[in-house]
Amino acid sequence: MKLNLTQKIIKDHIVSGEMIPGSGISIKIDRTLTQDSTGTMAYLQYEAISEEAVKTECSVAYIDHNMLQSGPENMDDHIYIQSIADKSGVIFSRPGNGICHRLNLDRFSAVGKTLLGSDSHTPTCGAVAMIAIGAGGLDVAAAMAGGAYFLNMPSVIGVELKGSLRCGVSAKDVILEVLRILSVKGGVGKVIEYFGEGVKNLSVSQRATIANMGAELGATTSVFPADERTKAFFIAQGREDDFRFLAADEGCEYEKIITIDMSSLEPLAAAPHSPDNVKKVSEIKGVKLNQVIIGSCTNSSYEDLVTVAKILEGKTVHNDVSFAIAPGSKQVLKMLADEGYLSILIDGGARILECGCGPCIGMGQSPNSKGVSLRTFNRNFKGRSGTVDADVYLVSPEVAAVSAIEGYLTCPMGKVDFVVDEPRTYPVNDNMFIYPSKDKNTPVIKGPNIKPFPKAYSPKEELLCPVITKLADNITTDDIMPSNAKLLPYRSNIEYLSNYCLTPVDENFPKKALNEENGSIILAGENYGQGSSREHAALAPLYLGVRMVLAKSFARIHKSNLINNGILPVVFADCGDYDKVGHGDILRISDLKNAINCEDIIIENTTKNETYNAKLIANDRERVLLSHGGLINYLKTI
Ligand code: MIC
Ligand code: SF4
Repeated sequence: MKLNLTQKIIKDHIVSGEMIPGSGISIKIDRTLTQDSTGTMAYLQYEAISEEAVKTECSVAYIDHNMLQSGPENMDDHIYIQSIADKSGVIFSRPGNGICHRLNLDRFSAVGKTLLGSDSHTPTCGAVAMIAIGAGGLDVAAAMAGGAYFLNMPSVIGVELKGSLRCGVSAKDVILEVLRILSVKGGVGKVIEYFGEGVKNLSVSQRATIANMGAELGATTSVFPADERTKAFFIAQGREDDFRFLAADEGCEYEKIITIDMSSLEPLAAAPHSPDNVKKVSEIKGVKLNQVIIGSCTNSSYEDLVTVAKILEGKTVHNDVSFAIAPGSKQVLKMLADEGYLSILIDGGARILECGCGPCIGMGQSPNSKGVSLRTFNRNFKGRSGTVDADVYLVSPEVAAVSAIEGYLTCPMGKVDFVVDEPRTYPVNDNMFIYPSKDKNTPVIKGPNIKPFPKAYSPKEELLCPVITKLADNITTDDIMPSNAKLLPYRSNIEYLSNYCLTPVDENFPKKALNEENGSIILAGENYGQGSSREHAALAPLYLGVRMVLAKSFARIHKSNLINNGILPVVFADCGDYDKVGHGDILRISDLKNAINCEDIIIENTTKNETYNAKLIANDRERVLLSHGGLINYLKTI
């Protein structure tokens, strides 16, 4: 049988199940990554399930998110992660080294391998033919302990790339075009596999931009073949041994094929407040800007930043624009410095930030009130920048740089007449990675802000609780568990964080939840939990007593996080029933233990005397987890 690339890599790693789209499978995980904002939880969970060194061939713990140290919390977390990494056989990437996805691609990727990461943009490594999947911290902890990763076999959408990008058009425009076509929920349960003669016209960093932002489609992952350009990248990084040619079989099948002629693309922007609100820059040009920021795991490569420097050369950013740059890694920053581009950026008025996520996760650089910010990032959800009423547009480095000079949103066509080549060699210096001693006696150092995580409930005889909030479609994990410079330091303290749970969309949610002694229900629309992999979006509701989320549909990672933490993800059989359920209605599922094992369940609305047909969205293994009250409780029984 002819296999596409996704099927090939999964076939090489399958532990259980069959490669039938939608059916439950498990795969062996070769490599893992964690970052600091999800990492503390992941390692606390790792400690709860294993005392041994990790069983993967390579696991790396990055510090890149919680970098502002305005109190002891973040550095306490860094020290905890460093100590547990040392003991558990995990490579530690020190703060300042760079963003996890950029570094993992550059230094720890390997063609044909699987990678599981506690961050939704883990698919970045799909740029070099890896099956790289974002997951909750607990799933990553289980993989580090040697467990397989359980998922539903995705179906595979083929994206055929033709032609090549014109000057001024960038890889960001390719993924924005895919988002325009498929939307933020178009990738749920799917892998986006790129192929076609246009692939060779994209560098590995450009492929990484596209694979990275596939997360915004809700996709399980995105993947590119490994070809001559991939080989050149591995040689340039001094890691040829991690390369081999790998591509789909000629004549393989895809669920559907989308064709994109890159030669006909033009610069695009995701307008506020969703990555799929895509417009042509030429059509919305002229928006007055307060801020422009270059960086994030999507667009902080050497090529991206040199492009910006070349556009800025001899010019100064507009007086009304605050212009900042966060390089993706110390390697990129060093290259900019060595080659003189850093001085061009500094001369042009750039505020140089440290190598890390920075403003992308609201760690500083929040825009002014009602400000307009142009960013090369991947998410522009309302409030994510740290300013609730700001408008954030997502664009390419070309659009960002040209617009920063003009002071308003500007189309770069005709203003950019060069292409920056991928470097032939990178200056490799891995001195900011600390290799672990694996010494069981290494003391694990926990600061006072690191609190135990809440334990999931085992299911009772029946579920009988009120709906305490009714939410719209596309609720993001930033809505459920907001992240910004003030809250990120509490990622190891669920009790504290829970005070902010869902407050961007329902200010009184935490109070209402705490008033319900016997648990509560969240009612939501489509694509509930899109965005980040943060398990905190399940742990905070768990802490507050939420037992079930009843929605029209769920985002993949969040649904798994709910199940891992014993919260029931249930969808209406008929989405029209969503309108019938009101705030305060008391819902019942009788014989809960039995219901967990059935696909179809009946929900009684005891307030309105109605019943609804619903489905528990879980495969066989997930039902077992739910009947034990979540993954950790289950692991204790085996
Ligand atoms: C994000 O981009 O939202 C984050 C912050 O990187 C998250 C992880 C987190 O919430 O800590 C993600 O994408 O998974
Ligand atoms: Fe960091 Fe932003 Fe990438 Fe998330 S999306 S990993 S916050 S740079």
